[in-house]
Amino acid sequence: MNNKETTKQTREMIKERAARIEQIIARFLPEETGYQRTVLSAMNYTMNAGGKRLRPMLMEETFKMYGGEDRDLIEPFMAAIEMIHTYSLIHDDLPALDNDDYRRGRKTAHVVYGEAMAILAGDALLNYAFETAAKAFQGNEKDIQTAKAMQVLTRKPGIYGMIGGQTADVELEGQTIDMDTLLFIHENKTAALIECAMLIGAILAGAPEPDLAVIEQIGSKVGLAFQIQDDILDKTSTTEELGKPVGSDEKNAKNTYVSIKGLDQARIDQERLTREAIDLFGQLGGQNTFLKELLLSLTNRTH
Ligand code: GRG
Repeated sequence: MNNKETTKQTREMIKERAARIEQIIARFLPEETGYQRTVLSAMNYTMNAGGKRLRPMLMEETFKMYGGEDRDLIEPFMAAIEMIHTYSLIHDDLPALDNDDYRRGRKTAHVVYGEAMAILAGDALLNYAFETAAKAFQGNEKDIQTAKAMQVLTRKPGIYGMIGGQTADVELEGQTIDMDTLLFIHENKTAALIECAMLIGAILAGAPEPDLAVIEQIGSKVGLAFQIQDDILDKTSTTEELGKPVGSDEKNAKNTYVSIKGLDQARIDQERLTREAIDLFGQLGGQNTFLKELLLSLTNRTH
C-alpha cells in the first residue's frame, strides 16, 4: 500500500472519482434565474471552483464499503455535504473572519460579489444543502435510514460540531491556549464534517449499529490529521500550490497544531493519527481498500 506504483494508481483513482463527483454536484446546483440570481451565481461560483471533493468522496466510499448501491439515496447527500463545506469556506474567508482574498485558486466570493452577497451565498448554501439532501426521501422503508442520515447532517456542522469549533477558534485568536482546547477546536471545526460524511455513507448503506461508533472514531482521527496537515501547509507551502494564501494562520494570530507543538511533532502526530485510523478498519464489518489508500494519501497531500 505504500509503494510508488500504488500511490500513482491511487492518485489516478482519486482524480477519476473527483471528476465523477463534479458531475454529481453539477446536477444539484440551482439555476441562476429570477430576482435572486445574484446569490445563485455567487453560490455556484464557489461550488464550481473545484476543491478536492474529499467529503463527498469519503461519504461515497464508506457507502460502498457497506455495499450501498442506491444512487438516489447517496448522491443528494454527497452534493449536500459539499454545499455545507463550501458555505463554511465562504464565511471563513469573510473580512470579519480570516479576511482572505483567494480560495480554490480564485478570488473569494466576497471579493467578487461583495460582502453582503457572500454572507447570503453562505446562508443559501447551508439551507439548500438540507433542501438537496431531502430529495433522498423516497416514501418507502429506506426513509428511516434517510431520516437518521439527516439527523447527522443537521448536527455535525452545527453548534455541537463545526460552528462550535469555529466559535472557540475565533474567540481565542491571539490568546495562549492549551492542547485540550486546540483539540476541541480541531475536532469540531474540521473533524466533525469528516465524521459527518463517513457516518452518513455508512448509515445510508445500512451499516450495523456498532460499526457507526468506530466509523465516527476513524473520522475523528482522520479529521484531526487533516487539520494538522492544513496547519503544516499554511506554514510550508506556497499560494500557487494551495490556491489560497499561505501564512493566513499567523496573520490572524491563530492557534495551530504547529504553533503549539512545532513542525516536526506535528508531522509525527499527523502520521500516527492516520495510522491509528487505518488500524481501526480491522474492527469493521465492511472493507474498502481504496478508502484506506485515500486516507493514507492525505498524510502527504500538498494542497
Ligand atoms: C457562520 C460566520 C460563520 C462562519 C462559519 C464554520 C466556519 C465559518 C468555518 C469552518 C471552519 C473551517 C473553514 C475549517 C477549516 C477546515 C478545512 C481544513 C478546510 C479546507 O478543506 P479542504 O482542504 O478544501 O478540503 P477544498 O477547497 O479542497 O474543498
